[in-house]
This record gives sequence, structure tokens and C-alpha cells, in this order.
Amino acid sequence: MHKVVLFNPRSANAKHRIPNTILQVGASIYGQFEFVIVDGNKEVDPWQKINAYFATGEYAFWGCTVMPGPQLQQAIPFTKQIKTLYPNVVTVWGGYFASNQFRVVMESNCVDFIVDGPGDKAFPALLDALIHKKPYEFIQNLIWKTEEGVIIKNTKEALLDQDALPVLPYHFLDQFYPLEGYLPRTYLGKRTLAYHSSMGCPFKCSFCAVVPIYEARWRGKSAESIFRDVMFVKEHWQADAVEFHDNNFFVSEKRVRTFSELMLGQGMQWWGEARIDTMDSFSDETLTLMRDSGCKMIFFGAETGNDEILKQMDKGGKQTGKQILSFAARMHKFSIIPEYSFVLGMPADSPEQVWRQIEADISFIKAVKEVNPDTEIIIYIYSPVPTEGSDLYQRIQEAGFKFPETLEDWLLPQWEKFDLRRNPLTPWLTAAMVDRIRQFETVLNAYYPTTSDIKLSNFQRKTIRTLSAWRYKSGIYKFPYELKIMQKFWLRYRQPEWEGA
Ligand code: B12
Ligand code: SF4
Repeated sequence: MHKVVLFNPRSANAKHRIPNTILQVGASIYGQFEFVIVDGNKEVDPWQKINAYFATGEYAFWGCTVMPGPQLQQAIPFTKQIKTLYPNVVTVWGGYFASNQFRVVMESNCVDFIVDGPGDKAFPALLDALIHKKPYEFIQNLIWKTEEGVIIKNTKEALLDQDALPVLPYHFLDQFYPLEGYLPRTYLGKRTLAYHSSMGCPFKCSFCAVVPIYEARWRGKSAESIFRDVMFVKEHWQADAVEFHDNNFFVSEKRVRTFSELMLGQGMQWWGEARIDTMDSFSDETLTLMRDSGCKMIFFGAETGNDEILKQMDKGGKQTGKQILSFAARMHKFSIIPEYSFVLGMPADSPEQVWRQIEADISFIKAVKEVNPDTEIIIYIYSPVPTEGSDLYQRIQEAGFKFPETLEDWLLPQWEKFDLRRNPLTPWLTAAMVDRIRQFETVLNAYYPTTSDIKLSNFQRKTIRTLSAWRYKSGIYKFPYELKIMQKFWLRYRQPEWEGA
């Protein structure tokens, strides 16, 4: 028997979104190969279910998606266990961790194949080859190992026409886990749909995990297809808001305009991720249309106000500190909330220089809040991504940073925190620097409680703001215990690493 178990390891504590990765991988084999879906987010003990499937002897394939961080805590032990108990089962991994850390994954000997990038063609082709004993050695987007143990990375396929991909089998997923359980209440609406409308990104920021996989390529579904899918879920499961999980939803102004026109009057709020320089080139007319169609907030990688570092990050060369500030002010006019993410703690030539960069970014974030207090700020500590060949990667290696050398090491608590961009493990950052960044974040979140926190009353907002004012204004962020206590009980500012947007 040649059935497939598709697995989404646990990735969040609550408010689970539709597992779009597994859904799309499922779409690629739907109607061709029999498969089941196991979602670690929805199971108390997923192993029990997985083991029961394999114990029937009907299942020959294990397909697991893996992003860095907590997903590894199920992906690694379960895959190893399958290889031990069911050695004939073929194990296939895909996703950002599998692609970017392919050596360590293949050397673990528990993963037989990695689908490197989109699996829409590669996965059915691999299953077909293995079942019908055809050669798989030339399937594009595949990483495999020769009998001698040599790891081979096949060529990448051109990005497929996204409108020609099979439709997402929402009803099939619904048979395993009721779809309405994937439409959580968020600040956007009562039933929020997560949707992914494009693959890749046309840029090459040197710190970004998308670049090694997509190599500056991007292809999106048409506005009409997106609208069709959104309306399908609205009609069948009453979705009333949408989060676009694309790396870069706003690459094409034309696509955004058409989508916004289609969404007018639907009463659905929506959110997506964009670049500041791209969106700053959008016309006022487009921004107005976006707002009128329900676009409430947009996530931007602002990264830093330091032009020198922006250049190092290779943001495409167009984004500047000045533009980040003026764009925040521009968004204010259109009542679209910019959500700016900053990356603090980049490497520098000396510890003094690292400190100067951190302090400059803190002042810059305060300046952003000055021009548009509605701007939501997300602060990350820089966690390197292995973009081999980039100047930045060269620099972090020279500074003594090393990734784990075995798959098991990725399970250590310090690497899990690294993935969550909470504990950088980068040799140039001292504990005092990390504390300064985190303490500033605490004070900032208290002085400007986020608008997306739907549970906070006006009274609570005012109280916490008043209490934190002296710290925010004086720059004394040390030991903000009083704010921490209030935040623990009142504030639940968004933690995208666990909840998504
Ligand atoms: C939704 C999402 C989440 C959700 C969880 C999703 C889930 N699986 O349950 C939440 C919000 C919880 C989350 C958390 C995190 N995430 Co996340 N997440 C995403 C996001 C926005 C969308 C993923 C998605 O649905 N894609 C849609 C599908 C269709 O595309 P795809 O995943 O690429 O899948 C295709 C191929 O990769 C391949 N494929 C993938 N898996 C498999 C498996 C098999 C068997 C096969 C054959 C093929 C295959 O085929 C698919 C179809 O073509 C991506 C960014 C992005 N746009 O992809 C980031 C992203 C994957 N996350 C990322 C990160 C870093 C995290 C965090 C670790 C940290 C953080 N601060 O966000 C946390 C922690 C994760 C955890 N707790 O385990 C990074 C990974 C970067 C990296 N360094 O490798 C990304 C790329 C965002 C980014 N640009 O930084 N995330
Ligand atoms: S624009 Fe965003 S998604 Fe694209 S390469 Fe840069 S950081 Fe990555």
C-alpha cells in the first residue's frame, strides 16, 4: 500500500491558523495518491495517531513540513521513530528549515528526501517515481543522497503558474479537523482566514531565509483567484477577515489594486506583509482603495534606521532611514496601521560600535512613534540565516558564529530560543546588550499599548501608559518589574513567533 501521512508539527500554542503548507502539499497529490493529514497543533498526542496509521501497514510515505524553532521538537523525534519502527517508510521533509539546513538534515540519516522549495510538482513526481520504480534523480527541487552517501541538490524548477495549481482541498482538511477551528478571532475579525497567495520574493536581503530558496524569484496568483478562494471560505465557513501569509504580498501594485477593487463592499478586513520602498511607490489612489477595501494593517521589515546597516542588509538599496520615517507619516494619512519590525544587534567591528547601533535604533524607534504613534513596533534580535556567499554571512562566521552540526543539537533549548529570535547566541552580543533591548521593548509596549490587543480596556491602556511615561522619556529602562507585572496580567501584545499576526 502506498498511502501518505502528511504532518504539520506543532507550531503555536493557540489560535491555530489553517496549515496552508500541508494543505497545498496535499492539493498537489489530491486525487492521485491516498493521504491523511495530522496537525500537531490540533492533537494532544500526535504520535499516537501517526503510529496507528503506520501500524496498519498501509502507509509507505511520511511527509513532514519543518520550519525552524518549535516545529523541530516533533519533526525530529517522530521522523527518527518512524525510521526505527518502520524502516521501509520513505521519509520526506520540506519547508524552510529542511531547505536551508539541508546538510544537517540529510546527514541525520532519518530523512530520505528533502523537497527544496515548492513541492507542487516535485512531491507527486517523487511519489510516482518511487511507487513505479522510475528514476527520481532528475526531479527538480529535490535533495537526495547517493548510495555512497553523497548529498545531491538538484536544480531548481522555474516558479509555476500559481493560477494553474490545483485548488486547495479545504473540504478534505475539514474531514480531519473542522475548518471553523482554523478561523480564530483576531483584531481583524471574528473568523480570520490565513491565506498564502504567492511564492518567493523578488528581493535578496542578506539576512532573509527566503533568499537561498527562491533566489529573488516571485510568482503570485491573480487577484481574481485569490478573491475566488477567499469568497469560497467566506461562503462555506463564514470567514470575515483575511491574513495574507505571503513573504511579500504587495509586489505588484496592479494585483493589489485589482484585489482591492474586488474586495470593496465585502466587509472583510485584511492584513499582509510588504516592503516600505515598494509601497512608498504606490499612488495615493491605490492606498485609498486598499483602505476602503478593508486593509487595516500592513507588516513591514523596517529593520533599522541606520543607512549603513540597511546597505549591509542588501534591502534592495532603496530603503533609507528617512524614508522609513516619512512613510510612517504617510500611512497615518490613509489610516492604515504600519507594523514595523526592527532587527537589533547586528554585528559590528567593536563592542562599542554594537552598543552605538543599538542606542541609535532605540532613538530611531522613538522617532517613528513620534511621527505616527499608531505604528506597531516589533523588535527582533538578529538571528543569522545561512545565506552562503553573502557578505553578512561571511562577517558572522568571522565573528565566531556557528550553526549546530547535528540535527539533535537543534533540539537544545538555546537553539529553540535562537530560532524564535529571542536568544541570539551571536558572539558579538553581550547579555547587557540583550537586556537593554528587551527592557526597552517592555517600556515601549507599556507606553504605547498595541492597538491590536483586543482585550485591553481604555482604563488599562491609560494606567500602564502613565506608569511607564517617566521611563520612556528618561531612557531609564533597567529592571522594569512594575511594568512586567502589569503586562503579565493585562497586556497580551502580539507574539508573531507563536501566534502569527
Ligand atoms: C504561517 C507561518 C507560521 C505559523 C505556523 C504555520 C504552521 N505550519 O503551523 C506561525 C505563526 C506559528 C509561525 C511561527 C514561526 N515561524 Co513561521 N511562517 C509562516 C509563514 C508566514 C507562512 C507559511 C505558509 O503557510 N506557507 C504557505 C506554503 C504554501 O508555502 P511553503 O510553506 O513554502 O510550502 C511549500 C514548500 O516549501 C514545500 N514544502 C513545505 N513543506 C513541505 C513538506 C513536504 C512533505 C513537501 C513535499 C513539501 C513541502 O511545498 C509547499 C508547497 O509548494 C512563513 C512565510 C511564508 N510566506 O512561507 C513563515 C516562516 C516559515 N516562519 C519563519 C519563522 C522563523 C518562524 C518562527 C521560527 C520564528 C518567528 N519569529 O516567526 C516561528 C516559530 C515556529 C514554531 N512555533 O514552530 C520563517 C522561516 C525562516 C527560516 N529562518 O528558515 C518564515 C519563512 C518567515 C520569514 N520570512 O522569516 N510561522
Ligand atoms: S523583502 Fe522581505 S521576504 Fe523579500 S528578501 Fe527581503 S526580507 Fe526577505
